[in-house]
Amino acid sequence: MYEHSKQAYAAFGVDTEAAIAKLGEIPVSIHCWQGDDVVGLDGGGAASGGIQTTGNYPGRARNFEELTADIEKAFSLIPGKKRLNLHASYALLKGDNADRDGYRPEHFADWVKFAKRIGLDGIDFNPTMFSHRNMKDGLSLSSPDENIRKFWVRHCIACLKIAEYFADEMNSHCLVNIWIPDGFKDVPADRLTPRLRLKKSLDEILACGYNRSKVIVAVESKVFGIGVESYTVGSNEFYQNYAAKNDICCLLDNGHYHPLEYVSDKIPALLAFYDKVALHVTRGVRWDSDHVVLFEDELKEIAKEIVRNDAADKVLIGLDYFDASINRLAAWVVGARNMKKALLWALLQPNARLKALQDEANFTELMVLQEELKTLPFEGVWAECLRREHQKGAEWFKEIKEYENKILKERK
Ligand code: RNT
Ligand code: ZN
Repeated sequence: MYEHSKQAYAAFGVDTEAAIAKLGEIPVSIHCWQGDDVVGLDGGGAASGGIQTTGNYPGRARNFEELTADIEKAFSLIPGKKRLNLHASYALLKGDNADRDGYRPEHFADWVKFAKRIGLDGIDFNPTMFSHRNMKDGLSLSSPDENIRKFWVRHCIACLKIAEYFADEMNSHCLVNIWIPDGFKDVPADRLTPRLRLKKSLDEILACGYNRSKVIVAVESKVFGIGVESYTVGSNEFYQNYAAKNDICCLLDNGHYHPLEYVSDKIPALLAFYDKVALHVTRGVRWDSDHVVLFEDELKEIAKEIVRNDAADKVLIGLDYFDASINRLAAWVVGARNMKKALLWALLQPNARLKALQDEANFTELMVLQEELKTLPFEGVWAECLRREHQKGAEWFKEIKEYENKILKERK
């Protein structure tokens, strides 16, 4: 099957061997929070702050042992380089009564051990500014209450120190992504002052003196959330300007814009100005619903923008979805495999030729060629990628079903 595919692509000037080799180099950061419905391990409880997990599929991981067992199983079915994306709420406090502003590297030592044991390529990190009593009136870094605001500033600074520890231990950068749920349900009386407070908080966080060669700080904007429909403090314009002026990074979550705005179009816009762009790849169904990533057009477009702009080391790819209505391990595997598939898809486009047709204003041939490419025998190349990594094709799901029967069903 691969020989047939190889020749079919070669006829269009595409080298499948080069594509397979390149795919193997691109890491995807996989979120730990698909496994436990964003509950975390520090006692904060179910996700709040405008995000919500729906569904009650049996087998939610309830502790570190269960979560790491599930991650290990799911990741074993995902080819290629993998990083682990953790939230601060996954701290292992083991009886220590530290609050979130006092979390330390030692609270994540078992995660590092785990990541090393299963051979991951790095750890990324996120301060957790939800599911906590100091989310006062739905505000964190933009709170008018100085005690609250300062608490979350200290939390973010603590996270930067932990991120340095991850970077040192894993010998790879650590992306620290700041997302806050802050906003208002109804028409605000003041849209500026909360943003000025957020700006001040970010300034204070960045001034802590973290190591910029090891830790990449990103800010993740959002247009609205449940309960903050009318206004979010951390809007797109706010963060893009903040990031540009302070030499940090923007994180684009493709569920966080108007449904007719496309992150695939935003990536090249940012690449014109930034050395790094971070992504939360997700799938919004009518809203920021965080459905499992499927192999569909916008995902392919996102992958194309990464590949054809030679930006695989500039775009930090992370996943962000949480579905509790289906087997959670299957959700991980489907979404992560689809991200990899989309990257392979993009690597199998004759990108130089397509660009030339655009520059020559040969739009007829460009359309014809793009349409022909859609029905090339992609599967043969994907199957070859899997085969070379001793990965299963469609039969991977059998393993998940066995795991469900043996392990998940026992979790009652
Ligand atoms: C919320 C943001 C944020 C979270 C995770 C859990 O809308 O997308 O990234 O989903 O941090
Ligand atoms: Zn996100």
